Amino acid sequence: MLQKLHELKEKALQALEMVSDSDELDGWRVGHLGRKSELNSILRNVGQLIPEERPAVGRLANQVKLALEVAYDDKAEALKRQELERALREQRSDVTLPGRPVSVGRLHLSTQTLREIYAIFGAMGFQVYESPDVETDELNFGLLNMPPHHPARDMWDTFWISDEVLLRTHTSPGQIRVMRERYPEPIRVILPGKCYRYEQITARSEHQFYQVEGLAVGHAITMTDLIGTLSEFARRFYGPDRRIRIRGSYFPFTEPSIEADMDCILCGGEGCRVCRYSGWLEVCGAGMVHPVVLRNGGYDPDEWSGFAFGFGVERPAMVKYSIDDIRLFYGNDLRFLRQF
Ligand code: FA5
Repeated sequence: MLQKLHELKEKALQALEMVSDSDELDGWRVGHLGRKSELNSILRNVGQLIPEERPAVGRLANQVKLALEVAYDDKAEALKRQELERALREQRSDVTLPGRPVSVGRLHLSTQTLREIYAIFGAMGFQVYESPDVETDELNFGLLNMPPHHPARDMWDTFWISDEVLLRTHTSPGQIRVMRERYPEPIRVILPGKCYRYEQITARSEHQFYQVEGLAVGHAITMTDLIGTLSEFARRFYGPDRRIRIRGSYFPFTEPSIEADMDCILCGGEGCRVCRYSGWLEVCGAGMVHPVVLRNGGYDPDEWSGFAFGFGVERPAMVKYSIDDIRLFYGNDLRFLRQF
């Protein structure tokens, strides 16, 4: 029996050397160590041997089993390593190949336009002053000479947070904030920011859009300074060929009030849906700061005067880049956004 166990071990180890993959290894384990293997049957039947043979056969059978299990583990380890090496060889990465391009973000067209506007007004000596999107009724309307029930409030309906708090409809409340902060200094600022209106969305109107407000307060500031500033801005922003048209208008917070229009470059003045078939695109409301507003800001209108203007950001960008629908700005279509 002992001889048989030695032979069995030798045969099993030889067979293990011939094993070349994990399937064969599995077959070897079932055949040599499994429940129906010869070794297992010897171990099971040790008890039926004559008593003198039992200890030696039992010990040797267990030693053989242990030796085969160790050999099995070693072989499994070696096969795994071989398979890994083969995989590495076959799927080797070529580090000289060009990498996958990383897609780089860009500034939104509104942000690019805003920065261009900052640069132009910066060169004219205007500072950028930011004021909050969430405003009080008093600043958005009351202190701008629109007491409760003033009919002009209807033009600037908005989203209300409470009876007193709202999303600002224009950047004009920033005029009061900056005056109260700067008094008694002269002022020359632009106030950029998002504005919100309860408004029908169309090709030229959004319910959220950017505005840039301008405010200059000093001694003996006149309408000529205002028109000069707006013309210079138009010349630098749109190019020397653009035409600007000034016409009388009405805003409760300026007196006198004007509006500035650009000739519509989308239709060359012929008339299209963006310019409402007029050939002109309104880009800016403006005027001399109303005495009531100057006083609300802390400046005595007998000593001080000022001009203010407010224009959209998307509409000037539409004119400049021939964009015929404002909804493209916030539609998040990358095919549009990637063009700028
Ligand atoms: C105002 O908001 C005044 N606060 C402007 C002003 C400031 C006048 C200082 C006098 C002195 P208006 O509602 O016209 O005015 O808006 C000004 C500009 O904002 C418009 O010329 C236009 O360019 C832009 N704008 C207005 N409504 C929309 C809208 N729904 N979508 C996109 N742009 C708009």
